[in-house]
Amino acid sequence: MPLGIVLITVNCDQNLKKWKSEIINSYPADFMPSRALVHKIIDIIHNSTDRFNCESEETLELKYRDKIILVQKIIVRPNEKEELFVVILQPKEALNVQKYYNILVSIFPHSDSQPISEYPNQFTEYAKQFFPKSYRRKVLFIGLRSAGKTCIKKSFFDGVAPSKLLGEYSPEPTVGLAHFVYSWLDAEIGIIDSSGQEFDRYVSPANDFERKIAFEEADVILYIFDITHWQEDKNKVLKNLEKVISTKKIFAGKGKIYAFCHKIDLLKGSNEDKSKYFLQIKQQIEQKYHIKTIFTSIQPDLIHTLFRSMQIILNELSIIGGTLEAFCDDILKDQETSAVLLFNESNAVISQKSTPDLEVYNFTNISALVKNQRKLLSNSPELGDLDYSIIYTLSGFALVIKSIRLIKYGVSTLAFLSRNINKESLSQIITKLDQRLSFEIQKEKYL
Ligand SMILES: Nc1nc2c(ncn2[C@@H]2O[C@H](COP(=O)(O)OP(=O)(O)OP(=O)(O)O)[C@@H](O)[C@H]2O)c(=O)[nH]1
Ligand SMILES: [Mg+2]
Repeated sequence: MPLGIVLITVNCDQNLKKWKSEIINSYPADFMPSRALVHKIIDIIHNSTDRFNCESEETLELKYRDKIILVQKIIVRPNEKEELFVVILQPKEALNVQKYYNILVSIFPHSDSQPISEYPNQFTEYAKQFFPKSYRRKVLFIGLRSAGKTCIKKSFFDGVAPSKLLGEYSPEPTVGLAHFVYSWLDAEIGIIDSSGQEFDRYVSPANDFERKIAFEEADVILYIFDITHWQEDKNKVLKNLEKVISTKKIFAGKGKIYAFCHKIDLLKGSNEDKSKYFLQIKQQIEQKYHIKTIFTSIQPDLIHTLFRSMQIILNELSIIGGTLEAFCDDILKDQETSAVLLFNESNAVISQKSTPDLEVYNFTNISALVKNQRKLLSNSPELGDLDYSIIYTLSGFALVIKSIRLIKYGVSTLAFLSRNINKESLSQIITKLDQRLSFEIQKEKYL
């Protein structure tokens, strides 16, 4: 990552034939290169005679003391005013210079780039592209009142049991914008849970300040409505979605919107009728707006719908999320009626996959088993930590719970569930797991 980035304007004093510089913006905001370094840059670019009349826009790589400096020159008025977009790198970035150069070229592709100083936000936008956004992500929960936004947040991120969120335990309506931060694998997820009563304020240009706080740079926007909203006034649900889409366009260009049709447990009728109804909703949203529609509920028999969708959405936000999904696929390869779940330190499921022939609706009991085993063992230090345990059930399931300390991945336990598996195959699976894990642990050491 660069040490910092600065925008320098350079004006030519026509009488003295001398270039005068001023730093007008920097990123991070507190980054300030030494005057000596700035002078050196201007000196190299302008004060050597052969360069003085150079009118072309160009990208230069300079070395000054131990710094590597990339400079993009933008000519505002030939021989009068220029802007220099300067990326300052530490020597250890020497191998990455090409990567930064490519970012510069992607930002300033033409020889007639626009001056940046006239658009203050533009500089920050450009500068941020040189820093791994890594690991900070923003998720906005937005939608009409009582849609279930806070319950979704609490059940998934805080592990609150559905029984503590439904009926008499319902949360109070949210007021304003509630901010939270959670870890998800290598990503830090900032969440904004917005108040449904104030929905209009967050999508109305008249409230630019709040609109901006809610939407700005959101990576994911979960537009949540409940099935009764749809039944009572689907046009309103769609109109509101349109408002969310247009606000997102202004403040979160790269953000991705998902529509959550929540409380599907409230839909009555046969499974066939329900499927048809869901398909209609999906088509109306996905065909017109190209927004993925997900059907969720926190009702215990259906909560897996919410968990799996959230895992997939969040794993897309994390660099290693994809690796973990691949890790689970690899474990399930060649297996039948099996599932694998990965848990983090606080026993939240961060990835779960099953073979197509196994429909496991409710993983919450498996989570509870994992949690209990870990708790019991932590209360019994004489037994030591869990390596693995196997539980056989009368209905023919084998459940392996295994401690795995993939710190980089934030994974601490793996559960493998399989039906009608013989002991030999199970011990093969455990060996495969051990091999796979020691490989991942080795990788961790070197990354
Ligand atoms: N039947 C059913 N009720 C749910 C579900 N999820 C949430 N609820 C209930 O819906 C009501 C509203 O839930 P909240 O999470 O407070 O809704 P919200 O969207 O945060 O509401 P505001 O904060 O007012 O915007 C509560 O009574 C919850 O118990 C669900 O999946 N099924
Ligand atoms: Mg709420």
